[in-house]
Amino acid sequence: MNLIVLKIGGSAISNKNIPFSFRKDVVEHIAKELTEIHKEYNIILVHGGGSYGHPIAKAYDLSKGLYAPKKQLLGFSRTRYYMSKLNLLIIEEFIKYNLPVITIQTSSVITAKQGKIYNFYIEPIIKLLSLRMIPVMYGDVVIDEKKGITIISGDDISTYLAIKLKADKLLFGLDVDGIYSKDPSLEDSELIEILDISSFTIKGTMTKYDVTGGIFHKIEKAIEATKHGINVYFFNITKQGRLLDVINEKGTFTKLITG
Ligand code: IP8
Repeated sequence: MNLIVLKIGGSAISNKNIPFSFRKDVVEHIAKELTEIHKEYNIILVHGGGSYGHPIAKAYDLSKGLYAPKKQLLGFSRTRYYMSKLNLLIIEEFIKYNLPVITIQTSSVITAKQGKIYNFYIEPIIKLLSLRMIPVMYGDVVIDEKKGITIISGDDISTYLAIKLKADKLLFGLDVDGIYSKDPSLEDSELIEILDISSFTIKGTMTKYDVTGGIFHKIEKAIEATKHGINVYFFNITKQGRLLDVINEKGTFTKLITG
């Protein structure tokens, strides 16, 4: 059975401007659509931190590594705690829709080196998929062999798993329709429906496409997955029906191609 890895963006399931704001309505329609998709695909879900993970990780400067243990280790605990809370809220909705979801807690299976995934114990995920369960992971704070601690984004986790497990599709669910030529809030920005990675430069001269900082890392990861032969899409997961549509290559999205 083909595998779909779905990254649910934190900004889609929470309001990034309001701490701890959970968008239950969005998670509910994702759950509904997943019940259909799961009939035909194996699924791995990975969610972001949104207004649960990011403000705390930032307050304790966790992505810089461990330089002030007394303060930052408390930040490690607090970030972990709020990510668990967000994860539970999501799981609660999914279970209501009878989805066989199971959380794999990130810092228990991943260690990092210089901010990148270094060790990842994926065997339970493989076994769970063979039972037709839906493993759920999320971006989180983890131990880093060099920096002490670091943040591993859900984008890294989803890309890693999509490549390792040879997923058919890697989907990035956003709160906008896809990748834009400029900041999507600007009036003259345009949705890039087909993004050709052979002519797209992400670093250095960003003359051709001007995208906001937050999306850079996602695009970088998406390019990596595309180079491994995975079908990668960016789409608006806050809009009902779009998840089902993108699976069938219908509707509005950005698809990456290799030229
Ligand atoms: O939102 C980051 O995960 P992301 C998670 O997928 C934390 O980048 C703890 C900020």
